[in-house]
Amino acid sequence: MKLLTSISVLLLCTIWLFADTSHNSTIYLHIKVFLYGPYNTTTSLMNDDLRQCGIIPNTDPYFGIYVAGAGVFNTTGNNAIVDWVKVEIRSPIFPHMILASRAALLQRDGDAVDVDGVSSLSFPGVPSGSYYVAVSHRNHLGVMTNFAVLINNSPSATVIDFTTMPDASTYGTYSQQDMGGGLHALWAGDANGDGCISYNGTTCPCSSLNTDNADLKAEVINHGSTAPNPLTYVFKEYSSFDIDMDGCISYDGTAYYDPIFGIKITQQGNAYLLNQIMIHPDNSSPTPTFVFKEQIP
Ligand SMILES: [Ca+2]
Ligand SMILES: [Ca+2]
Ligand SMILES: [Ca+2]
Repeated sequence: MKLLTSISVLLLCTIWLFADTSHNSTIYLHIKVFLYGPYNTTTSLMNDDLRQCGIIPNTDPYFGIYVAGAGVFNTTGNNAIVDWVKVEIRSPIFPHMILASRAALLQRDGDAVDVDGVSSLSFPGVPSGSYYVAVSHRNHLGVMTNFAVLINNSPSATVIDFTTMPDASTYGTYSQQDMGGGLHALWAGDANGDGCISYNGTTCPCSSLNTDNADLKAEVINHGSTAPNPLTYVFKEYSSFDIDMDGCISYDGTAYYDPIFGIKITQQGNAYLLNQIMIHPDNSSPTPTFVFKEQIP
């Protein structure tokens, strides 16, 4: 064990040594990524229903340490905040090895920005060099570059645009949902956050959790003081079970009454999940037992 730890430290030092050409140890990234759940094909932007409902948490849901700046959630338009995402800088030699990670805010037009809602992402302590870069989200499957990308330490920031990145440029196969017109988005539907999207299929190979469908159904039945609820029950919450991120959690229900926004018509999570399974390119003779996994090592 001690030997293994020593080897790991040695490898890590070697990576830094090869990467550090400038001794100015902060890299800057301008990442663009779409989430399929809230993506709106009419506006070509993501919907910001969670922000409009006032339910995006001020503190990030991944690390619990990044805090959104004052007034950040008041911005409207293309740069309004959709949700939090997670960004990882990974070793150019061992892409499963995370060297640095942080939370970021995601704007409607796909820009992943710092907690002030506008600035590019900085990674203090990471020297200029080539790295794999991965982005993930609470209930979408994450994506990673297929190559180590040269990232400089200029505050003008290196651009990595996953929205226009062809499948061959991302790690694995069908790592993102193809929206047509050369645009891609993270696959929506990992409601239980186990790294797979499943409906009736056996659970994720690396997970002991139920299918996303079974967990969503249980969440709706067991939610709140009115439990057990009918499958048509709909409630509002910041939750990974809100697959399309409109603020409403539904299994078979369609309408939710909000005292502020009135009646909201929402998509049925059950049908939405099934559709995600049936349209996956690897599910060629579509069956609801198909399961697909996040393409990040
Ligand atoms: Ca923007
Ligand atoms: Ca899952
Ligand atoms: Ca929803």
